[in-house]
Amino acid sequence: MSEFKLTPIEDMEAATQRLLETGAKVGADSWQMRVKNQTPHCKFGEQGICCRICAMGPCRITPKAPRGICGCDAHGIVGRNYLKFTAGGGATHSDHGREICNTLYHSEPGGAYQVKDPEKLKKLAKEWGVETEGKDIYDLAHEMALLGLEEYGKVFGYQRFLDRMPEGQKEKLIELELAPRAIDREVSASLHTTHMGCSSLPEQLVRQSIRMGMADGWGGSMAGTEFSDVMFGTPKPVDTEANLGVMVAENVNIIVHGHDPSLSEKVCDWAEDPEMLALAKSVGAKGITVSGVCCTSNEVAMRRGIPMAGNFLSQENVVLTGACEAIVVDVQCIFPALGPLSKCFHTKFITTSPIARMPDSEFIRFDAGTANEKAKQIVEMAVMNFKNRKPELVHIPQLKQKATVGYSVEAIVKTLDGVTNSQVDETGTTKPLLECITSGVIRGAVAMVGCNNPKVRPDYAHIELMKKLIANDIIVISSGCASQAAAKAGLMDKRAKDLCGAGLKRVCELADIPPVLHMGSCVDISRMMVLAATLAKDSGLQINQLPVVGCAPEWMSEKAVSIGNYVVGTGLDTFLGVDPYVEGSSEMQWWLTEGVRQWTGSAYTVEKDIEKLTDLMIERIEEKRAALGI
Ligand code: MSK
Repeated sequence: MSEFKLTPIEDMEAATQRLLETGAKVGADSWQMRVKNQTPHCKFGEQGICCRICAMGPCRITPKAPRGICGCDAHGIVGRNYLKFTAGGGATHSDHGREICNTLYHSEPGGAYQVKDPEKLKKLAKEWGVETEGKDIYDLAHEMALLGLEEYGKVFGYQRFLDRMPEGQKEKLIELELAPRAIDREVSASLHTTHMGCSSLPEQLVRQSIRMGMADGWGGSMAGTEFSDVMFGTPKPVDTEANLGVMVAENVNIIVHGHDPSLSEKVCDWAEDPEMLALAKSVGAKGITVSGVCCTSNEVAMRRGIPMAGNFLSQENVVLTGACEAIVVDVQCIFPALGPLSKCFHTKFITTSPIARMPDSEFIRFDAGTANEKAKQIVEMAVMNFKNRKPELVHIPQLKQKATVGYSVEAIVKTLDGVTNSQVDETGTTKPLLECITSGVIRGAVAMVGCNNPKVRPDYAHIELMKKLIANDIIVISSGCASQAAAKAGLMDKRAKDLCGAGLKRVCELADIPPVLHMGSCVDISRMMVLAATLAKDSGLQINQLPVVGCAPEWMSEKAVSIGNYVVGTGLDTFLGVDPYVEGSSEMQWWLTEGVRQWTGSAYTVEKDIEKLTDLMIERIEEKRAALGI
């Protein structure tokens, strides 16, 4: 086996620099240039104290003008902005989940979408009290899809998945008015709460923010994850590669970007089709390489081993290689900049969803009914574009690392079963993992999630935090763009075990796992909630007693705030490296970092110094251990 070495962040930055030189030659804009143009940022916006929710303003809070025209103070304004931000994120994730339910509803034998994991479907049906005996699997799929869709507008009651929580937690959440009702209701209630003349009390704005987040994490996102597994398969460990070096100069390169696996799965299917491969050869290419960016990358990597070209702030880099025939996107986290950028090269920028339409793109509307023909059209278009490549602009940085990805809860339970001699019942338990934690072999776990943000040196925080955590025997589970950061650096290579403390290294060796476990995309943070709930149930503890915390050091999107709220709402302390625009209100800061703890036993910590952030997480994990006497 070749010698293992992490890819230093400096090498990644040098590669980006080289790509930007190509960009400069063709007059391309870049996010690095736009950051300069936008700096310094508006202080009112940064602190969350600008209000434009009615037409009397906009109002800005200053020492001279401590209240808006309606009389709302900084705390109310910051709180309303925070809740609106959360509602944007919760709505987005949940709409993704709704689309997945809708696609499942249209699944059929031999059709574009099929049930690939019938066992998971039956397990979910059992969980929701749906009869499975003697039922055709597609009838069951449609029935479950419909029930999933009904969670969005249910008239009474709470999200079904809350029943996965340890005993008593759902009831406590109901009592505290933190339990999510219908998903759409929580979005509406949030926007109602923030309307002019409604809530301006930080306590209530934080309460509804948590409830909104919970509707995402234990509602829309969880449905998105579970029903994606039913249709596309529950992830299990699979080998892949990461970083721009996965693109192949001799091949047609198609980049899939966005979130919904319904599009990327079909593009991958067609890229493997003999007819398309023959077409690629006929235009002078050796083959077709599909690689991913952002969460779509996670989706297809964990189910099919499709390589990961990069994460959020790498999306322009894939075009700057000059070797990208098409960047195909669906929804969320797509830079509108890709339109003008692709015009500087031969790249086709293909948008596919009415939710995310952008200038300078070619729109090919994609839906369940026409998925196969549209995916074929997209792949064909990319292949035919190969001959338009400008060879003098082609430069693919030769950086890549091996990674093993696809650690769903089911895969973790199965894999870690080999670590100890515990007896595992037929449905599987997390007892082996718990034994590693209680014995101190592993000190705890950090769920590392989230995006890149130019406010933080891209990928640096993710990578440095992960390195320090694993060296301290803390296992990292990761999803979203944090995952590609880890994979690009090499932290998802099993050989990264040598960077761990003695305890975690032994677990990695025995279970044959990398120290950073890839759990999927941003909707898959719901998997982490299920894992935490299962750990709590298997140990007889509450979730907030576990030595487990969440962390998003480089987050940027509304979805990330919604996620943070459901991670805290679930009972896990959450550590952020970027402030969620609440610096302008001491009361909002208090509610988020302390007040909420009285409800859920967990709270936020915001710390921009990455070294300190790691130390605070380790400290919190050790505090939890001490409280348990382990
Ligand atoms: S894609 S939300 S940049 S993780 Fe899910 Fe990445 Fe953050 Fe988008």
